Amino acid sequence: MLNEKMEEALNEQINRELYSSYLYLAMSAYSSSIGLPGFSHWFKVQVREETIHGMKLFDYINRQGGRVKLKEIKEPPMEFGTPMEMFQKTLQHEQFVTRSINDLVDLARSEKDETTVSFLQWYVKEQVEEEENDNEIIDKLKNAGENKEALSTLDAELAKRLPPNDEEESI
Ligand code: OFO
Repeated sequence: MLNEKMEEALNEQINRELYSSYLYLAMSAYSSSIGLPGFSHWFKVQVREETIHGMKLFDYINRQGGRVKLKEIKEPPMEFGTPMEMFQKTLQHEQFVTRSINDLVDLARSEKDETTVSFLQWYVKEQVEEEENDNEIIDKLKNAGENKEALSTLDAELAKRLPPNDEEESI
């Protein structure tokens, strides 16, 4: 069972996850527009990941007898600068999401809602992975520097990112 405060906070998180999905879709389009199809693919896979993050919350609220409330998703930017600037923005966004997950865990603890504390552990671990992925790509971009060939090698590597698996989709 979810209390009202917890339900509202989880609904806010659905909105953040769906905004993440929208933001990465905008980054995918931008990558494509600057001739980086591998980056574009990487962000498209990320869009699917974020939708899963949102849907897990959606399913959890329903299973707990709560009421899902879908809110307006704000418009993402269209321009993201250099690939390095774009990944720095990605990392900053993930750090923001990590803080919001930590706040949700704090709230669930203060509401003595152990079920939600336990449900959120998946997100706590997922955020370590999300930040790690971005940091890894930022390091590769640092190494590539101004070298166009190294950037296209990285683009080819990002083109190989696999879609999320079914397991990730279930709660
Ligand atoms: Fe990128 O982890 Fe969800 O938002």
